[in-house]
Amino acid sequence: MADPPTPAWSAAEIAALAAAFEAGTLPREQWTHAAHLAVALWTLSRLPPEAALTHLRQRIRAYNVATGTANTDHSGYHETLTRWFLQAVAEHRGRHADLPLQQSLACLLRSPLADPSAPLRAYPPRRLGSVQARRGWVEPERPVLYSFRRCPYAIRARLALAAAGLLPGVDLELREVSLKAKPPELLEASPKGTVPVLVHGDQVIDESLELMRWALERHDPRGWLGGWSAAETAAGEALIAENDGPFKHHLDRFKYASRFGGRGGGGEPEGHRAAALAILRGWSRRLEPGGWLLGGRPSLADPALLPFVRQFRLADPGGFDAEPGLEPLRIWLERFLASPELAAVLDPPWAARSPWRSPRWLYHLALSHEWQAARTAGSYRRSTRGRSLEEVGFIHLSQAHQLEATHGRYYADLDPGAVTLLVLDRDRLAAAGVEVRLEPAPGSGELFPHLHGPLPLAAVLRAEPWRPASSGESNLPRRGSPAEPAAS
Ligand SMILES: N[C@@H](CCC(=O)N[C@@H](CS)C(=O)NCC(=O)O)C(=O)O
Repeated sequence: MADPPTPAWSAAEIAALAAAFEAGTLPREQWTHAAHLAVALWTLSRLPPEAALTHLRQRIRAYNVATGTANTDHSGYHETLTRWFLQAVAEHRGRHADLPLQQSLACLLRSPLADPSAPLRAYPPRRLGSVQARRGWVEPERPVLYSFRRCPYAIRARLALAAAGLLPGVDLELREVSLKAKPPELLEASPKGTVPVLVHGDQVIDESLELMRWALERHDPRGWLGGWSAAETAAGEALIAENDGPFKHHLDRFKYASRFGGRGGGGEPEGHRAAALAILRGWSRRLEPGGWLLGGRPSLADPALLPFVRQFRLADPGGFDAEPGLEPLRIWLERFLASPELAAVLDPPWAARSPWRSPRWLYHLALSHEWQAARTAGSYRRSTRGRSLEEVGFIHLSQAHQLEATHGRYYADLDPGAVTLLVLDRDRLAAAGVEVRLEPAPGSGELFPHLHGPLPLAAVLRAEPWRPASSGESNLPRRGSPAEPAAS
């Protein structure tokens, strides 16, 4: 466990600062962001969070008046900022409950919260700058990350987001997608339809490198972006360009040879493998034993390239491992493959095992053998478990938020493999002329979608074995702060 940083303020100085603030005598120029954090922590050491908020709301307003700042719709007290910071500081305090106040503050001042713009991780600027947010509490709007577990572009983005201390379920919402059935929300945000995509209010980032920079500009504790000379930065960018351009080109034509015409079809996978290896040898020559692409520590280029080299190896691990002239690169890759950073972004909460369920789609739980039979017959006519369309008059469907409960009521006793989840596109159902009506379920009064006619197979976007809702959404780790000692 690392030692807590040396306190900048003693306990007595923190108390004196808080007292001057409370009395309205603290000079305005000393009412810095660090002083705000100190007063918040001090107040939370004396009052529970709700009472601390009430107290600080009143005191900040009074302090503003005492020091010549009017509390209006455009200046002075800001409810959302105050409450957001207070919540975050309370969370910090909870994680450092064992530390004395001055050391807890020293940790806080080295955490992402020391940046006054930290709330912009949670709010688009326009929302935070609104009169509504100044007057009252506005919920944070978490960025949404559309991702695909195995995609190397998405892996590099998740590595940077994780390095920046952002957490799915806390700082952002992760939506795992199926590349064969992309959710309409993703395509609306970014019609080119690639992952990763981050949507934050009006802002859409649909290039993985931009996304890495977006994350690291917020917080870059490992110095992937910062602290490099212009020449080093240019060398890193050249490596990334070589990866995203020629290396990826050859990688795809080697790994997915059949998609590109294959052997004898003009695809020549061996030629592409050799061309990719020539690039890899160039990278390998740059690497000192135990080093990184730009020298003694990792830069943006390392996490940007590593997922692609991993993918190259996965296409032919034996061949890669036996290839001469790649020893430094192999050591570099192996360290990455064994790293907790990679393991973290390949598992929940960073990578869900089943795709996100869009509220824009409809769902039906089918018995797997009945679905198989329907595929052969060309038409699906089961209403629910044990009952046919003819008996009931419609096919029971669920909306995304109803699915778990439907499964729990009717299918929970079956092995997951015995149940198939059908994902249905409303537009395709409409195009096939089958009507969906929202109708009350007997007994509950809750409205469920009912399909009045046989299910057209063309409206089924995906059929997958039933899995409970993406694991990893619950039991989330608390917000971590990589700049802080591992004291929690
Ligand atoms: N230039 C994009 C490329 C992203 C990309 O091509 N991602 C792949 C998955 S690894 C994708 O979404 N392909 C679309 C598809 O397969 O339909 C970036 O850097 O984000």
